[in-house]
Amino acid sequence: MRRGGPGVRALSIGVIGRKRGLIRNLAIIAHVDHGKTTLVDQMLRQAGAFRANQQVEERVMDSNPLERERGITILAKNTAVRWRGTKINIVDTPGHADFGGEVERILRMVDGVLILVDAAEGPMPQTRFVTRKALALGLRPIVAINKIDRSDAEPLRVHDEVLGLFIDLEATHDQLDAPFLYTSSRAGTATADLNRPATNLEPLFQAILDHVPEPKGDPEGPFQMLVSTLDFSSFLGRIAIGRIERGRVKVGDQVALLPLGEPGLVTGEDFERNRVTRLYTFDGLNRVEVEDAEAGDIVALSGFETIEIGKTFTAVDVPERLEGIAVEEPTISVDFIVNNGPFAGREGKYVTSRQLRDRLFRELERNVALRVEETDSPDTHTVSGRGELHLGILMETMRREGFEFQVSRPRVITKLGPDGERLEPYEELMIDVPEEYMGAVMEKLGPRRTEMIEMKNPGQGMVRMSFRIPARGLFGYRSEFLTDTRGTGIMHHRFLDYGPWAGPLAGRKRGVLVADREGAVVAFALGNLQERAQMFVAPGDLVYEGMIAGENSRPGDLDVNVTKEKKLTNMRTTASDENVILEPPRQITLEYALEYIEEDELIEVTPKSIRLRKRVLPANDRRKAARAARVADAS
Ligand SMILES: Nc1nc2c(ncn2[C@@H]2O[C@H](COP(=O)(O)OP(=O)(O)OP(=O)(O)O)[C@@H](O)[C@H]2O)c(=O)[nH]1
Ligand SMILES: [Mg+2]
Repeated sequence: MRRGGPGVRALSIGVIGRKRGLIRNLAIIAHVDHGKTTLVDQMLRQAGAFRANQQVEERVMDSNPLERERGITILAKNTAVRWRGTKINIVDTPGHADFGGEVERILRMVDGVLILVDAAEGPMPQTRFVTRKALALGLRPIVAINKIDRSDAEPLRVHDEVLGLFIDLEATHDQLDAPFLYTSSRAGTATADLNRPATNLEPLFQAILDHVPEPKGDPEGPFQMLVSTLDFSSFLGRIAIGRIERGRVKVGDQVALLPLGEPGLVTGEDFERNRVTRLYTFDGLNRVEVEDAEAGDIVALSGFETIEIGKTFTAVDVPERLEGIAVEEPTISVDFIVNNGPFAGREGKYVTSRQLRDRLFRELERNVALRVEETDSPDTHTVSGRGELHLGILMETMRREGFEFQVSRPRVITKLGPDGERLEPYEELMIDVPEEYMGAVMEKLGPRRTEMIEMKNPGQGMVRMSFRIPARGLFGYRSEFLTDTRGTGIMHHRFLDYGPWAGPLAGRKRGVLVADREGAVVAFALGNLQERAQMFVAPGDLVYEGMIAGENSRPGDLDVNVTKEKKLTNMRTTASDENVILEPPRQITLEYALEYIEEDELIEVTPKSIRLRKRVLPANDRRKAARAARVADAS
């Protein structure tokens, strides 16, 4: 996956933003879906980055297929526009909590942030997280209250909420003085005064020129640059992206790449010296190959074997290390297991443990927050990441490449506290629901060891609640939440901190229906079962013994025959008998499955299917195991 946008254009350019003071470096940060990428579209358009007749898709920066399909940004991406002679480097960042670490790293290569807040939703958990990080780094914010075109927009209320957040986060005087704009990313408008509707983004561009400080750093000094983010190409290997802090760099220069460590002059340590083979700057949707670049600009460079986030490039004779960047630790793990179900190898191209292993280790090249470990079994690898979406994206990418494998239920990664006590990750959970469902939500969250942090009633019959909850407590919760709120609730969660182990937590409330034999699913069988179950399979789907076919509406698993045909009798059947009306099956997505399954279950992932199964397939063996467990419990 490439960060530079769809095209890489080779071009030798002279003077884009080369004069001092003609660069601004800005990151756009926000909660998921608040309109960052849509805003970047409009900035590109209004700054003239597209040719007059150029066909450009919506949210053009979300260039990889998974981003387009899901409508979310997964990887941060750089772009640049020119406005009144100033080059504005813009980094579009992902808003989903699993990628918060990447946003944090990116903040090290910009001089200002644009904080976008949805004019109806207001500040959300991820807004708080990214804002805290930006303020702590001393960055000057510009605030955009976005989506003011929404019918339920309340920009003034949200304005106050953002100020409240700034005060909470101990913003400095300068930061509290941030300019506030009211914007519609979709319409491409920004105004400082709601009484004066705008027609374009001019006020935003002007605010960027006025309020984002020029990059500091002496272009005449010795070269120095921090690796803030990575890209990877099979041709060039790892590519470092960052802002040049000091000096200049040219293609062909011999430069040093210092290992991670304390900031300051490096003496007596070995480091890589190599030539810069390629150097790029950003321009519109393209990454532009250049001969040289200087302090203040954001560049991508390649030619080094030991590129890592947080390392410093320097002139060989002045190896002065910058303060590094810590890469966030993973909080959950899953096992990737070779597919050993009866349908193994039918749908995937790459199915062996060797292929799986190679692919997983290759992922480490580009996916810095990921860990892969071997286990006692060559068929199983433990993969750790930042959350279900982070791991889900990897699985989805692999199945698109033709891989087939199985995945276990996620486990949280525990740690030892200062006194040797066991700690587990806690999340902040924010829930918006219509008032009438509040009771149902609280009832389910109680047994999950949830603590309420705050409850607000912003009006329109909705309640907003935030909780602190062990990450384990969220497993399996989303599906119940959607059922309990009839799909009207919205929930977001993000990692908060490590806290004391919360003890045993209740698992999934409902049991599952397990297919008791191999065959094709028959409508008649589903018709009989659907009264007491929500099916995951549709007529014609193939099932095998031990595969999960649906959810029992009660606790406890049931073995069922979903391939059962109607008995043929001499009696004529009525038409209504033959045409059973079936509820549509529940669509199982990867992230849904990850939150759903229990310890004794697995997800089978192939390029064509996502199936849920019991670890132990034969019904008899499962019954024996359950009996043994009961005996063990009783003794
Ligand atoms: N009504 C309205 N909708 C908007 C506006 N800006 C964006 N949207 C919609 O909000 C949704 C999310 O927009 P994106 O630009 O993808 O949001 P994002 O902040 O980049 O999301 P992530 O990258 O996933 O964090 C899309 O459906 C947009 O069409 C706006 O100004 N008004
Ligand atoms: Mg986006």
